Amino acid sequence: MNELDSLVKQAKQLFAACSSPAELENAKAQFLGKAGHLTMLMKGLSSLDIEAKKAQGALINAAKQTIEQALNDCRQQLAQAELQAQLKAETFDVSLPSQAMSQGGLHPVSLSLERIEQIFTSMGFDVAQGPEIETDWFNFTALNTPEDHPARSMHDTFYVEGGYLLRTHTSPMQIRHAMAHVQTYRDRLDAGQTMPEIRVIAPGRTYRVDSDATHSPMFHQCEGLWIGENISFKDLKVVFTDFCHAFFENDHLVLRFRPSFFPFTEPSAEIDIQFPDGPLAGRWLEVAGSGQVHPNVIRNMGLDPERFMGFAFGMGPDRLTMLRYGVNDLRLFFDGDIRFLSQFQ
Ligand code: 2NL
Repeated sequence: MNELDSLVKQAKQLFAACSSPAELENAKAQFLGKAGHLTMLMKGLSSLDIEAKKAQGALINAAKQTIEQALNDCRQQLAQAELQAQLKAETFDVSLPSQAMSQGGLHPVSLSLERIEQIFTSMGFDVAQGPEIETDWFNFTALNTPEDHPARSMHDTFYVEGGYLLRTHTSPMQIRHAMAHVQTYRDRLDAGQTMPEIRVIAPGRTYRVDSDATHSPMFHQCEGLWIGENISFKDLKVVFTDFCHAFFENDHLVLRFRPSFFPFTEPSAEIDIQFPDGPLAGRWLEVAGSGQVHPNVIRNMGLDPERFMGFAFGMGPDRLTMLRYGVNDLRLFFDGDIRFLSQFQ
């Protein structure tokens, strides 16, 4: 048996005798390491002539490959043995109680939105939802908002590529809803017949460049719209009063309609509420903006303002949630702190 064959044989025997991965790696060093037998033989080649070098080099390489193969086989065997030993040693107690599953729940603002939708649908309103990325026309122009209005500045609105923007209120969705409604009844309208009234709320996310304890760049809004042939400010007062009584579960709550201005309504009013009792008693709290829909907006919906009229309002579910639960910092709603959120379950 030549020297290489005996080296391979030695290596195989030594590897097979190893009982741990560490021992095996030490054994490997004797053959394949820097000062190992095979490395030494390789170094010895330099004294041979070119032909002998070629022949002997090939033989050494073949031996090296055989030894590496043997090494890998042993490595795998040892790893397997180790795993089996571990599995044998470990016991698994199937009688241990499992980890408690915690129950998730709705966000307080979602709870408010559900309440709002429930109350308005009970009054015959549809719920419309749609794009948060809007065109300038739906968000501003259709709502009679002039080119030089501050809300249209880069400072107040998030503009995105392609001439789009993040809606600053949910009214654009009401315009979309009204236009689709009018489209459905176009033939009847053109023949001078009646059309079912437009009665809709639009809840959802809205965006403005603003951030402090009472303003978040993303906030919620819920707008309402009721258009017919004879829908007046009186109807707004009845609908919104009923809504507030139901939402705050307090029929003694009083409302105040305070004259104001919005480009999309005329006349316009800010709506304040006052609790007769509880921690907020006696203070006037602003909860919504409202008014009779401006004739230009009625026209933009595709309706004749000489024939159709109605009211609209816009409120902030984030603020309504703060009032209902006594939360004093709007940012708590968007921090995602489970210690805060779990209190609403
Ligand atoms: C506010 C002001 C308001 C409206 C929103 C509206 C929608 C259409 C037509 C006309 Cl489609 N008006 N929405 C009207 C008045 C006020 O919101 O301060 N919201 C928190």
